[in-house]
Amino acid sequence: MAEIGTVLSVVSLTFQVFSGCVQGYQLLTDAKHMPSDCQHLRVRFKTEQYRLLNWADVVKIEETDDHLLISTTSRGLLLDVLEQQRVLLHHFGRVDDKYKKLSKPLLVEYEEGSNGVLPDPPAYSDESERSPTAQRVDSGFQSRFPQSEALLKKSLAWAKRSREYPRRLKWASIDKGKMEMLVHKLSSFNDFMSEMLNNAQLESLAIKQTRTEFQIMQLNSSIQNLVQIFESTTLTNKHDGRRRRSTNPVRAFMQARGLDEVDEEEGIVKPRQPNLRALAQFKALNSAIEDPTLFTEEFAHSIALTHTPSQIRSVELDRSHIHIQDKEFEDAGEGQRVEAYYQPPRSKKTSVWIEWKTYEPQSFTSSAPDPKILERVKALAALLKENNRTDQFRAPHCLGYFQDIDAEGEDHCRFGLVFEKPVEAHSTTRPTSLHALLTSKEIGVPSLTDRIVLMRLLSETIERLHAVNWLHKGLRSSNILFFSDSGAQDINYSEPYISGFDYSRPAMNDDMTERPPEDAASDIYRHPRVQGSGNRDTSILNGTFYSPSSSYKKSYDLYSLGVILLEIAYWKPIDVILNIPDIQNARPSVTIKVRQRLLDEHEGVLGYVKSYLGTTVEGVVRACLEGPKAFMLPEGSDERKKEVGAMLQKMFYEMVVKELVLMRV
Ligand SMILES: *[C@@H]1O[C@H](CO)[C@@H](O)[C@H](O)[C@H]1NC(C)=O
Ligand SMILES: *[C@@H]1O[C@H](CO)[C@@H](O)[C@H](O)[C@H]1NC(C)=O
Ligand SMILES: *[C@@H]1O[C@H](CO)[C@@H](O)[C@H](O)[C@H]1NC(C)=O
Ligand SMILES: CC(=O)N[C@H]1CO[C@H](CO)[C@@H](O)[C@@H]1O
Repeated sequence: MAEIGTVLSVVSLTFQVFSGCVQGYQLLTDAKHMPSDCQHLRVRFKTEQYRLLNWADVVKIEETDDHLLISTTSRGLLLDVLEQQRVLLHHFGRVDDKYKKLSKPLLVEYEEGSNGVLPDPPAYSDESERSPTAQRVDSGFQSRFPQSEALLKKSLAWAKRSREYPRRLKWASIDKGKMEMLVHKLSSFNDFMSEMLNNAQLESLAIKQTRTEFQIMQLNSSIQNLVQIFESTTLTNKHDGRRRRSTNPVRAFMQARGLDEVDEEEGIVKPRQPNLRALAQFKALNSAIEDPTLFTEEFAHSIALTHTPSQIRSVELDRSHIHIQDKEFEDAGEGQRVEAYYQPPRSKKTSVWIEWKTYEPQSFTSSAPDPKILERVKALAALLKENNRTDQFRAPHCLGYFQDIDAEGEDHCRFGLVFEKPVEAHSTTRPTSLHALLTSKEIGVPSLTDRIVLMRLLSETIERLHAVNWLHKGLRSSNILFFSDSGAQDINYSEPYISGFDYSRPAMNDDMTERPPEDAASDIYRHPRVQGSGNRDTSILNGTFYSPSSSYKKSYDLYSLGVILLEIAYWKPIDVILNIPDIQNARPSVTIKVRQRLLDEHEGVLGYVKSYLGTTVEGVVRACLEGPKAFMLPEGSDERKKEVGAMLQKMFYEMVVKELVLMRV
């Protein structure tokens, strides 16, 4: 005990109580034998723990209070709210309000088997069965949350040394109502603590929370986990502002939310963490669209989709309802957007534009597309159609697709994806691409401020897309769009849209003699590993397909982003930066060398960025172009592994997004 005494004397009381809270959460989320139908509560406990940790990181809670960013006058209050939270966590399910042991505790100490063998709960077998007692899920839960936070480790280590606590707990019985009430109380304590922050601190807390949510997304891609996360954000909350306020500010705050005493009032539904909710919903949808067997009514209901799976999958539009206006571009290839209007019978006209996706006919005798291609186009259209719920991905709203067989019956062997113009834009306003702006003679180079804002917005959008495992696969400046009713002079660079989403097309059989058209103008934006394929699935080995997402990696999107950032820095398209004449007809041997040339010191491309835009922008562009190595991943890491995916997500934020967010020009 003497040793503990000396430890206590140097560690601040704030840190001691805080560690007790962190440990309380840990014991609760680690507790064995949690029934599978309560997993969403456990997810919620875990996210509240991370809210507390992120909060503590912002105010710099450390072993001593030397750097604590809470005013001296508020420290007593802080200690009070932390202590209340700690007591709540440590007493829950074991003792009553009067600190007496419960005769029927919810939680009891978990004894490990005498010979070191854990008396394991019944194995988690049948997913369809939902009996609270039969199924108890324990394994792999902690690994679904970010583990590396130094503060988490430090406080757990400290709490372990300093107090007599049970090493592990297990659930002896379950009372969902009590557990939900605990979640509300904990989350209200955390809300209260956020209210102690100033604006700048609140902003940095929000940023930390977003990144924690992205990490949680990376570490949990199974549909079941995503549904749990989604459910965890939909607990009912009790509200009652009429009660007499207590003089203790923490208690008054809790009372205002009706959390001081348990009462019988009906709760009202108030989703928490709208961001995490939207991410989990979209990622689950993304996985389900790819796998029709998972996409059931029950699933759609579990993540509160407003449309049924069959509505979501019905994305085919009738060709005769599409009226193309740009006749001269009607036969233009991919990458050329055409203006049109969409008008089903007895409806009004919608002004739209079309993006083409060509395909090679299945055989010489049939012009029909390969069924695999059709599936992928449908999945892409469904995702782009559903994405209008939130503007989180800056993607235009897709109405659906059609197969381009004209009135004379001629099959153009292509799909048209139909996009609606943003509500702010006038119906006659055409999209203007970034590529068009880069080559425009009318406009000068936009201000450095505008260019940095644009770089930041594009990087943040890719970060978000990757958080839900949505790979763009066709990033280039001709796919970044702006809508300005008064022409190119008045572009608002804070409102870019990202279009041109692509999908991996199945590789064609070897006996197909028709070669995909060489497309140097697109290849110049692609990582050398995926050039020449026109996004064809290159993972074909001895006639066996791998899953569609297996060949295209997130780091290839990041490479393409790096090329676009470079273009924005120079305000010139990449072929002009590299002095490549006539890019349309450039040979593959030219585009394959682009990455190497961009990173080559003697070419001086990045050197120019450093001289004119500074080391931060240069570092950002370099990281994107270099790829995995720059993001601390060994070359050739499997980006589908969850730890690798989480690391890439984190490092991309640290080295690219964060740097651009912090820039002030
Ligand atoms: C999304 O699109 C559908 C169909 O066009 C429309 O009914 C719905 O209001 C849109 N939702 C949002 C949030 O824009
Ligand atoms: C540009 O767009 C941003 C974001 O929508 C908006 O806040 C800003 O006011 C716009 N600027 C102008 C000049 O319209
Ligand atoms: C195809 O299979 C043969 C024999 O099983 C093997 O030797 C060869 O390496 C395989 N090719 C590829 C590209 O995997
Ligand atoms: C991407 C990933 O690894 N997801 C995992 C999420 O958690 C479940 C179960 O805990 C795993 O089976 C998944 O592999």
